[in-house]
Amino acid sequence: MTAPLKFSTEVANARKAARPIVALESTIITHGMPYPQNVKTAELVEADIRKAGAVPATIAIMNGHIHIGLEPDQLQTLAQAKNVAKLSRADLAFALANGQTGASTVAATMICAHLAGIEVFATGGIGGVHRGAEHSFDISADLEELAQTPVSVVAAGAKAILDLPKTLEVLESRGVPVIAYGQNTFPAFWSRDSGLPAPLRADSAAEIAAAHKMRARLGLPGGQLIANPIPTEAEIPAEQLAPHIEQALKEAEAGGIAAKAVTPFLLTRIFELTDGASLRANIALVRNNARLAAAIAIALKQG
Ligand code: PSU
Ligand code: MN
Repeated sequence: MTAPLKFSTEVANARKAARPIVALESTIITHGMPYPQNVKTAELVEADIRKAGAVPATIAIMNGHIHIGLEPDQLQTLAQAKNVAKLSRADLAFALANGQTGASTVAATMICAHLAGIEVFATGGIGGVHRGAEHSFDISADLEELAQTPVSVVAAGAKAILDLPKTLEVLESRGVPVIAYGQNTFPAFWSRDSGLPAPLRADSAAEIAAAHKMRARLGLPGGQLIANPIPTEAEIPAEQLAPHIEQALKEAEAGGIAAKAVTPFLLTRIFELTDGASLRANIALVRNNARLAAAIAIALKQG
């Protein structure tokens, strides 16, 4: 019995030709951005990866199968679907066993990518330790997944809706390398600099690929978090966002938003409160991450 994987035509061909492949998640499409910007962004990100010389594999769960790469019509359907399940490690097997459809979070996408032999994955931001986690215990399963599953994940750091110092502490405790790309500090999603020192720094895709391979040689489980700062021209100053983040957090608390609903609620409210400025930045940083992930996937094939 093997995992119920289905490959798109493009990804099946890439596998046959041993070409570099970059995984992409689908929760960012269904829960991270509104329609139609979500599908436009997904298409742009896929095109960026192709242009950089690699093959994109957007991952989603549909009718009880793990789809590795979506055909254009499947991507359209998913992007327009309402009330799509958000699937993480805890619900992936249940959903598959019962023929369900859902979007994969960073954690679930890492599991599926690894099953498909894909070592590099690009996204926007990872889940992390929520503010007030000392009371709520709300810590994203993404962090534990990075500790367990050998996929290098390129993200623009984590959002300021989270507690970034605690997020970095958990990553360190769980043995996850956090590698800032081209700078010494950990990026904060919409802003290039969180003010927190990054544990590690790389200035080339080759260094990141070499570290990924060395972890395998050492028999270390788990992946790497590559923290790639948003391009300067797309950055939103942290001071400009802070009041909107505070308001969204207050509303979440007042509304009793909990568990899986927290992150999508905050993302949607910040999009609304910034009149879409947060979305423009989000699109720029995901595309930037896709290009770096493609370079890492190519470097992994070369080394
Ligand atoms: N952070 C973002 N954008 C996102 C997400 C997080 O900036 O789209 C999504 C990702 O799919 C991530 C998930 O894996 O939310 C984390 O959810 P939770 O905090 O419930 O673990
Ligand atoms: Mn959570």
